[in-house]
Amino acid sequence: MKKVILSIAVIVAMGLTSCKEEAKKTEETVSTEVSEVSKDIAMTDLSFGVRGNCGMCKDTIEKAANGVEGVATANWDTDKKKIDVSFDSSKTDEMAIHNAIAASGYDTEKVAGDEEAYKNLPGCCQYDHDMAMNQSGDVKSEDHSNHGH
Ligand SMILES: [Cu+2]
Repeated sequence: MKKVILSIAVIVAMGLTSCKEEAKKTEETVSTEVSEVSKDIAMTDLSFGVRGNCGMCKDTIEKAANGVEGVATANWDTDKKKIDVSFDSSKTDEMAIHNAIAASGYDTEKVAGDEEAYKNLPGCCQYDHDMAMNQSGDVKSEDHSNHGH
């Protein structure tokens, strides 16, 4: 009887060990995945039009957007006149980002750039206020699915 219990205990112990190892491995994989997923869930991705000319504009615009608390990434496309931002919606919102960019002198889709700041921009950066913004590389006139209207 003692032997049987012992061997059962050994089997259980072995089973536990291998399970533990497997569980550990799975846990590691899962935890990486979870942290990535939760990052995705917490972050709101947004893109909107912002006028500007060159690489210096890009720096200014992105710096302004990144200066908003809760903004994780900001990437302004020089050709498309469009910014992609990723932000934590529990810390900030779309308008705060528009306002920050506008304060740096740049027009966004929703907020006109601050005039004083615009005047202080380097000459090459004083973009045309009539410039088309949010230009898509490939024009899909019917694709409004991401715009919420
Ligand atoms: Cu510029």
